[in-house]
Amino acid sequence: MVLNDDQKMIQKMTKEIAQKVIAPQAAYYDRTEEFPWENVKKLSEMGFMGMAVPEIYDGAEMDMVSSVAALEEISKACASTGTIMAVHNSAGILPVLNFGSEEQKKEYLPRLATGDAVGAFALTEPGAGSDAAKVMTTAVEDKECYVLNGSKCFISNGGAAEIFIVFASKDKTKGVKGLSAFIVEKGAPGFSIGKHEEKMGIRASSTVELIFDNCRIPKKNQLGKDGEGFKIAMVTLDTARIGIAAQAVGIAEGAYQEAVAYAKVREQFGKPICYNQAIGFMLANMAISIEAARQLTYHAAQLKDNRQAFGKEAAMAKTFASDVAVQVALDAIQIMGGYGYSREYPVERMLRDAKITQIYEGTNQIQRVVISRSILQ
Ligand code: COS
Repeated sequence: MVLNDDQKMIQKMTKEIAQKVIAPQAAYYDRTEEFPWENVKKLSEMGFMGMAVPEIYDGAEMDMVSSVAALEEISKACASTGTIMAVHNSAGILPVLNFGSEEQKKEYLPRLATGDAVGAFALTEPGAGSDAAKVMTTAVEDKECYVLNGSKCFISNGGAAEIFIVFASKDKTKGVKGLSAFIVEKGAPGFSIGKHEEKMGIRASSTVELIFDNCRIPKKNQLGKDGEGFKIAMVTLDTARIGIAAQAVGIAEGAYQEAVAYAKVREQFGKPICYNQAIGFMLANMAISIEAARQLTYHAAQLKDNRQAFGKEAAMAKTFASDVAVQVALDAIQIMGGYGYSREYPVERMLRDAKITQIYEGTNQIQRVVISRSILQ
């Protein structure tokens, strides 16, 4: 796909910042699991905490293709920062942007878009993962409030977020149609952060449990209509999956570049190892699969920009790109041998970071459910 001049400019600007400022700190953040606030500040300055948000709400009002280009470059440098950016911009912001009232948009979008507040999306529960409709958290009306009870797990950005989109059931007898969405602010009475997950990869992005113990939120914080929660979640995830595909392409590209650079200078048997066909062909296969993943990802983004149906293509891009990211990172380690396996080089981190892209925003098995249903409908 050929980018237009604006998209190219965003890509170039992001690449510069990502390589100069973000990449050098990626190993540190991975090791310490510290939330990279400095990177979030940088993203905010560049408008990357409000990519899809219209300028009237202080956002950058970028198209999806530009967002994908930015996410790819940031994730190439540091996938933890890529996760924070992807989750905030899609799952954290889009429910308000697409389903919020004007009052809610005015109240929350400027805070989110300027990076003043990080956003999170609380759907998953211990018993509701792939089967997202099995949410047990309840919302009961009490005078001017809703009272939420239940817990959420594996919530990306959760430990750093100020604004949470929370899905809860108002009427369990209605199943999926009983789910509604709510905006919950950090500090709401009865709302607390539980366990912080220690993860294999994307270690600097915060992943936590949320606890709602008679949590009271104003009634005006319901997002959308009664029973619209599941639709809000699904529509949001459709777009979010393009972001994860972009993240996966970025990780794959990062690992590939490391492998190429290494193979050109590492000499064995009197010549650089890249001139062995075994290595050259591995590099060629990596390049082919990355390009294919990139094309699928940009195609899904372009469909969205053109206001055409894109759910199936987003699921395809996410599935393919995440598998590519894992395989390319594995191959990069293989090419780099002992050095690839060592923490001195970034490719082992990239493999750990890549793995989550096959799991979150819907496992690749669930993506195949989405794709096959779309084919067969
Ligand atoms: N856009 C709009 N509406 C959608 C939709 C979408 N992408 N997907 C489903 N819906 C609607 C359906 O149209 C249906 O509404 P109607 O009955 O009015 O037609 C309703 O939602 C229920 O849909 P469905 O029967 O398909 O729901 P299922 O319980 O079978 O679940 C899957 C569907 C598996 C696709 C869903 O549970 C899913 O995506 N799971 C993965 C969740 C996930 O990605 N979690 C990641 C963690 S959150 S970061």
